[in-house]
Amino acid sequence: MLSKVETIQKVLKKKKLDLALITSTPNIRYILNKYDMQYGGIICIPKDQQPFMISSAFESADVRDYGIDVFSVSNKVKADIKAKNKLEALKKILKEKKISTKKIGLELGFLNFLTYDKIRKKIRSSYNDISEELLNIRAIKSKQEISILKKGARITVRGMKAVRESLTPNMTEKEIAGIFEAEVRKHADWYSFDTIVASGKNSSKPHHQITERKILAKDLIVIDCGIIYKNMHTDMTRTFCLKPGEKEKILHKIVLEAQKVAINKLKTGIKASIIDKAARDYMKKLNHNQYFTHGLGHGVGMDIHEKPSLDPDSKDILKENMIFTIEPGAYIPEFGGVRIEDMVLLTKKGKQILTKFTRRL
Ligand SMILES: [Mn+2]
Repeated sequence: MLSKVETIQKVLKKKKLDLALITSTPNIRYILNKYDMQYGGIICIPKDQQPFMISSAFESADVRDYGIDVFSVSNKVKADIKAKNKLEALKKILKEKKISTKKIGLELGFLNFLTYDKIRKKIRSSYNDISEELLNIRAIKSKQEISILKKGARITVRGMKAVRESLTPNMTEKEIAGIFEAEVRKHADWYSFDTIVASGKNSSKPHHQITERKILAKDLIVIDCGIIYKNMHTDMTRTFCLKPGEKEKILHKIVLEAQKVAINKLKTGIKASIIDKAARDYMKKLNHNQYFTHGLGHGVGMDIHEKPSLDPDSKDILKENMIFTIEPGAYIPEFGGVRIEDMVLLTKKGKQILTKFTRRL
């Protein structure tokens, strides 16, 4: 059986649930270890029986070899189950297999309200949220996931390198984003988010929307970018400046040192909030903590932001095989900002930076 199914069954037993229904595409891909699949369906994981998947007739051929029983559904064309929709088919199968449905686990954090409403009208049960548990499981990356994210990080670095090498005054923010995007597109499936290029005063806004502003030699230029490779997300930020003045150099140095302090402190078993605090305390000593307005980092994977969360209020503990970002920043209104972000893999022996590339201005 799929190893992730067993982990979820342990959660079901702990929470005294009869079964889990997995409906979100990221979690379906995750459970099936099929990172390049487009389509989802419903996966039903009973607490002590084989899991199965319900899929539309036209898509079921794609999932036949996914290591799980698949039932296709249609009331128009030939299918395993004759039913109007997947929920109706699910109800039939649950009855046939005599699976208890008194307490069901659902990913309430991923479901939209209308789908939730449909499910609970179709199958009467007491519904319990298991999205937190699934996110905790997802935070620890498998060997396959680590290798996909490493490859993704290498592609991202190539894009960042192309940007650094072509940066010249008068290029617009959009042109710079285009250079990154064209370079990575040779291998990336898509982008993790809209590429951020924030120049000059714009760099004082952490999530600036790109414009046609032309860059000047003295501008700080924050480039925050990521790609999707086999449905896994990467995330990386560098700040460049063609002709930095004293103020730009100092700001950059403070952020870079804060990142180093945080990375040096990383080890398994440590609270994520302590790592955040280390970077924040370093900046406080230099009177810059008031400019560090966001969390220090976040996990990456099937989603661009997932567990663990490295911020002052986080309850997460850092564990072996987690992959997350370390991204301190300082944003001075009406002047500009600096952010430096790397993806880090935590290992038993230490840590590995996956987005290895110069952090110089
Ligand atoms: Mn990030």
